[in-house]
Amino acid sequence: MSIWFTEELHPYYRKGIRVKQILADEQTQFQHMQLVETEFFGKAMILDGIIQLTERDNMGYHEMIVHVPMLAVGQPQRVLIVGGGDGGSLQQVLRYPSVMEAVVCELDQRVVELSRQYFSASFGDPWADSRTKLLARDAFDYLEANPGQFDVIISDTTDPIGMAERLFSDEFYKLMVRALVKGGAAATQCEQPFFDTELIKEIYKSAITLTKNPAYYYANIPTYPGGGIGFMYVSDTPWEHGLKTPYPPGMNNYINPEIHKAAFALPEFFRRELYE
Ligand code: SPD
Repeated sequence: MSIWFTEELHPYYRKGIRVKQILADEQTQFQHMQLVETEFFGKAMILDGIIQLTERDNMGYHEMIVHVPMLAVGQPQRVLIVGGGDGGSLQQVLRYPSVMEAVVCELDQRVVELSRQYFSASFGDPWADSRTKLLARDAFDYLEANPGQFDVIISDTTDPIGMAERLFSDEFYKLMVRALVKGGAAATQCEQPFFDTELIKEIYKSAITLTKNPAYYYANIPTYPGGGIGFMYVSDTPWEHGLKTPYPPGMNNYINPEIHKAAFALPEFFRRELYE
């Protein structure tokens, strides 16, 4: 017997995936967490009713949110991941031999524990790497206390609802840019051009006030609303610098030089909204 899981992030749009088995279903201190075995996408993590990742299509998200800023910087040594308790971004960050420390600020430790249990086939165990420093701490406080510390910051968050809403604010972007070293780069989960145009415009306004070369880019992830999600690249260093940097050891499953470049090409209605 199978059941349909239906997600309704937006009141005017629904999508569904067929679920074979519920692996875990619990209310953590912060959110409702479900892990399910799906018919096509492998295991999936659902937080507060919203799909966060599946084994089959998470690579577009994690490789793009991580490698675009990492490659632009060149030899990143200190990296901060805001959120990211599933370990997918951390796994990609640790591919870089130049990385000496990867700090993960994840408030909900159950996300880390259950991901370790259920996603080791996809992500290995990046938490066991001696360069990883896991903090169960509010990212705002941490950023405030650590100016000028990080070569790269990845904001790998849920959608701007409830406790994550602040992570899409001008105040957060100010603290994030302040926590970067000179020439450092950040990439943030930055939603969907069709559904979130106004939010993305607000975020771009913050980013262009704070840095010289921000840009929006996009990746295909079939289990997200609209079939994909975008990211805000935030830096004085142009993202194009990354096109000349060799990839770190290990296999890419989504990014390649053509995808890297093409991800910054935007549909005309959205390019006009954002950049004119
Ligand atoms: N609408 C879904 C957005 C999910 C973004 N978070 C993904 C976390 C993966 N590490």
